[in-house]
Amino acid sequence: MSKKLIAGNWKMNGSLAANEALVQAMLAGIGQPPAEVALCAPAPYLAQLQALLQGSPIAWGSQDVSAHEQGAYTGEISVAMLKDFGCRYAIVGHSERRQYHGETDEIVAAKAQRALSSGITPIVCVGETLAEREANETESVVKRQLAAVIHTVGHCITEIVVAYEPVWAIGTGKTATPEMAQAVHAVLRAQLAAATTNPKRVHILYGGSMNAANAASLLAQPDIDGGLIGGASLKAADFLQIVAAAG
Ligand code: 3PY
Repeated sequence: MSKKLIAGNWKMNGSLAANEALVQAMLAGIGQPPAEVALCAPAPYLAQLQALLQGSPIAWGSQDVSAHEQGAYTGEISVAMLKDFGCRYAIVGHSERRQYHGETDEIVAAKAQRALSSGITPIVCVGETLAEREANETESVVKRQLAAVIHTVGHCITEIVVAYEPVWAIGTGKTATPEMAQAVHAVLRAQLAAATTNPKRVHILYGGSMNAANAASLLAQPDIDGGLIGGASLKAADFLQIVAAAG
């Protein structure tokens, strides 16, 4: 496995002024990071990230991408547009998009494939709701979500990043224990192993309230290859601590 990957998901937060201050503080403290690092910003700020981060150790990406190539899809953003602004990553299938925008497993898979077709790495989010966990469906839910992507992208599966984000741990301050997270990551790794001879090539990130205090114990698990960081990516010191914990 290459270095771990720590990716920030700013969600719908930020402003030109706030982003500038946040990114400058991160750049001032990041040095030579022990992990790969990325920030995923709201689309209007991708040009700003490109200007601020070009040539730095921090890559950048979007929080969504259209499954369509171009055309009459009002409000959507194409991979070609993301490429214009230097994006390396696109988050797809975050539970907030599955929940509030009706994104199905098939839509998420199509988005992942569209990103791959232009050389953008999709960070594919999977995860169960509280009701699904309580009904013992965690494994079947995450496997169904990943299976749709494996089915659609075929041998390109080694080019994706997977993020396991239990929905009950998102924005709630609740985190899966390292053991709970590892158990699901192991399931996902086994599923990847059935689809490719190189399952270790795929980063499987943990997301869902990863923060400066819990990052080290989560990142110490054998199948946790990094983090997708929500709230803590809006605070330079916290984010940098998580990056340092990924060394
Ligand atoms: C969280 O940490 O809450 C996230 O949803 C990261 O994507």
